[in-house]
Parts: sequence; C-alpha cells; structure tokens
Amino acid sequence: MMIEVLTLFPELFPGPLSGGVTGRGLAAGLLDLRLHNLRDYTHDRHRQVDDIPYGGGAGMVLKPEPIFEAVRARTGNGPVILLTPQGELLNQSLVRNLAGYDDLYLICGRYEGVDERVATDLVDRQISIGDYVLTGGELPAMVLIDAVSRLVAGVLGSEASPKDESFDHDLLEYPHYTRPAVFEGHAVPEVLLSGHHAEIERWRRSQAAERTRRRRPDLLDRLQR
Ligand code: 4HQ
Repeated sequence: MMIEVLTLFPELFPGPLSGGVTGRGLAAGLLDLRLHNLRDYTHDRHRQVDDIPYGGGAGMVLKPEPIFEAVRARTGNGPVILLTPQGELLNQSLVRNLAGYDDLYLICGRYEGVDERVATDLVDRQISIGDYVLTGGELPAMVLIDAVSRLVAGVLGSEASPKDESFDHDLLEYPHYTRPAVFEGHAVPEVLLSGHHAEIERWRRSQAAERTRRRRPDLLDRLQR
C-alpha cells in the first residue's frame, strides 16, 4: 500500500512509525510512505503557504493553490483525505474500509486549518481522530497510518491477530494476564489457570461485555441500532 502525505513538516515522518510492526512494514516495502512538502508547491519568492483569513480574526489559513497543485500532481487514485476535527470520527470500521485501497493521500493542515475550498472541492473525505484540538494534522495522519497499516496483509506478524480483538466484535477487549500467577498480592483469575477452554471462553466474553457496559455504553447502543 502506498500512503502519500502532504505536510509542512515532512521531517516529522516516519517518526513513531519507524518502530515495531509499522517499521517492519516500511522496511519490507509492504508500506510505501511518500512525503510531499507543501512548500515545494509554491511559486513565489517567499514560498508562502498561508495567508490572513477573509473576514478577519486570529491566525493564518493555508492557501488553496499549493494544496490543489500538490494533489493534482499525484500518481495514486485512492481517496484524498483531510485530517480535521470537522471530519467523521476515525473508528475501526473506517480503518478497515481505508485498508482496502491501494493508496491513500493524506493532507495535514497547520495554523487555523485549510481554505474551505480544499474541503469542499478537492478532498474525498474529512477524518478526525477525536474531539480535541492539536497543532497540526501530522499526528492524526500517523495515527491513521498506524491503524491502517497493521491491517495491510503481511504487515502484521504474530504480535497481534486482527481477528480476535477489541472493536472487531464491537466490544472492548477482555483482560489479559501473564506470569507470575500472583504479583504484589494480586492473583490472576482462577479460571484462566484451569485449562478449561470452554469456561475461559465464557469468562472472557462476559468480561468483555461487562467492561463495555460499564466503560463504553455508547458502543452497545451502536450495536442495538
Ligand atoms: N487538527 N483530528 C489540523 C486536529 C485534528 C484532529 C487541528 C487538524 C489543527 C490545522 N485533525 N488543524 N483532532 O486537531 O484530525
């Protein structure tokens, strides 16, 4: 899978993507991360990427021309995605959908964001990683790349199995334990030491359901609809 990123800070990448599962995917060429510096798509002496907002107000807005030019120069044909708090919330079902493309093109804003015509007339989707305000779209892009790339065939080794996991059955994960059987006075639940596989399975299902009900009732509401 090829993932292109348009950013004012290409040096932030691969950053945390260079380690672990994603790092191996990149090294093996299963993931092809291509960075584009927004400033390279300007043509004026000052290489200006931003301008003051029409109507006044604080901060600067990214100009449309360099962003349109960069996207029009791309070779891929998968979706063009803008990372923005105004977008649809990223969840595992959206991640699965995105993992089905051969390529993605991610646009990272800075300052107050991008000229609205980028959102209305250039991009295919707007995606948010959560309801908080960051300084730029680069960390959201890395979050999206991490989540998508672990589903790309071959990127995932034995560290995780994308089948039996949180959100793949729309519930939180059951609790996991490893040795020692007693740590600082806290024992591993008896059933897990029993070797009784049917009982263990039943216990894990009920733990997953109960912690979802307590911690994330919104996930259960979504299931009922
Ligand atoms: N941004 N999910 C980029 C975010 C954000 C988010 C704020 C996007 C700053 C310029 N992006 N602008 N949350 O906080 O995607």
